[in-house]
Amino acid sequence: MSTKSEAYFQRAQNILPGGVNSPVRACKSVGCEPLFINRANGSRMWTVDGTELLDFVMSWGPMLLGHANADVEKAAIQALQNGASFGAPCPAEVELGELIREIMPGMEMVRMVSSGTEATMSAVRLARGFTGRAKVLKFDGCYHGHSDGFLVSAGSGVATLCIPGTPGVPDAIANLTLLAPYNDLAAVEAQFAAHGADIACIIVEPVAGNVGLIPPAKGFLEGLREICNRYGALLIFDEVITGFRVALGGAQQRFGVTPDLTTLGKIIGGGFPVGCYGGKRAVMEHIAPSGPVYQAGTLSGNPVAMAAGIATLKQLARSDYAGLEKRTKTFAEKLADILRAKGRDVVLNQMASMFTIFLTSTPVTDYATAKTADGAAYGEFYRQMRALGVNLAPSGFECAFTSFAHTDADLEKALAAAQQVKL
Ligand code: KE4
Repeated sequence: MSTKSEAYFQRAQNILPGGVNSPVRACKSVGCEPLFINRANGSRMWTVDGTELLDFVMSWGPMLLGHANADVEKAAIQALQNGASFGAPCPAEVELGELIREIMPGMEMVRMVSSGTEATMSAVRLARGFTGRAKVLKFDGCYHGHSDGFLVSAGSGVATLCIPGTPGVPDAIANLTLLAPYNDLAAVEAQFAAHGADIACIIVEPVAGNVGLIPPAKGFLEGLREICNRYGALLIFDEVITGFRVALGGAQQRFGVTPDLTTLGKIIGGGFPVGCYGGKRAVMEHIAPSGPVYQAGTLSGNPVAMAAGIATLKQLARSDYAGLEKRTKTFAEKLADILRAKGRDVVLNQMASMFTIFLTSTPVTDYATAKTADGAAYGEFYRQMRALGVNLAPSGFECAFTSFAHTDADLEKALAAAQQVKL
């Protein structure tokens, strides 16, 4: 007798490629089927079969306040009652833009879009339009969404599914993307020495989150800032994961390095489809209609998503980041120790309310070292934890996220489950 979730997955595979609308959700790399969810609240989700899950995926980052946060829901519902989308400017998009600038002063001007991919794609187009240059430098394993040029040596679902190369991306476009290993300033210098005059920008996850969590090495971000200054390239921080997560003001606040452009997503919409790019006024004014670089979107800045974003950021501005970081660190260290006690090599990378358990003895500082982790063992860990009611990321190349809704009892429950795992 199949479960309702299994039946939904069978049905879904007839209409949705792989039965999902985003590949990492398919759980392919961890050897099981996805669970279909019909309700979430706080730190919990419930499947269509009524199974309760303690969630550490949190929609891949957006739900820092927890699922179905009352203030965010109230704001969105109130906005919805006045209409979902006007296709005309509304006060909320100005208010959210000003709130973002207050939190991240380096974003002197912003443009709202509807996903992280739209934000990064637009920011790179702007960098190319502003500099008149074509090449972009990204880092092996970093993921900036699914725009053509970003799929070269990308992390997240591309790494998870071991997709070789970039099917569907013409060589002429893929060849405009230059690569360097994460944390390797010498490799970046070499790329600039060879191509500096043609490089429009560096786009970087200031804390890598798509090959699992990899913190920037000391001086790495400062080095990128200096190289971009020296060559007249723009520095883009892709803070889709780290924005409002590693600090309220993101990685640029935590590490004190200000990029020329920042891209945001996930948390900014409180679960609604919102992305944003922004930065120096002199650069942003090149965006249409104030400048010639075109970018547009039917639902950009829609009142419901803006209301959810405003409610989210206002609540985060009153939240105890230090307390959540301390609790997450203690929890992640205990989890790592439980796995070590089972005879597993574990490298734990943790920052703020995000962490990754790498089942390896090699310190993980870039994509190559992340790939030394034992994916099969992680899959076994994932499956057993899910059977015990704890929902971890269904990929060793993703991060686990806590939230302000995770209680100490939740964290203890997850540790108790891990104690029962047989690896
Ligand atoms: P979206 O287009 O998925 O909203 O954002 C793309 C993106 C851009 N930049 C960074 C640093 C990101 O992490 C992402 C998306 N992250 C993945 C998971 N790590 C989204 C999950 C999915 O693809 O379903």
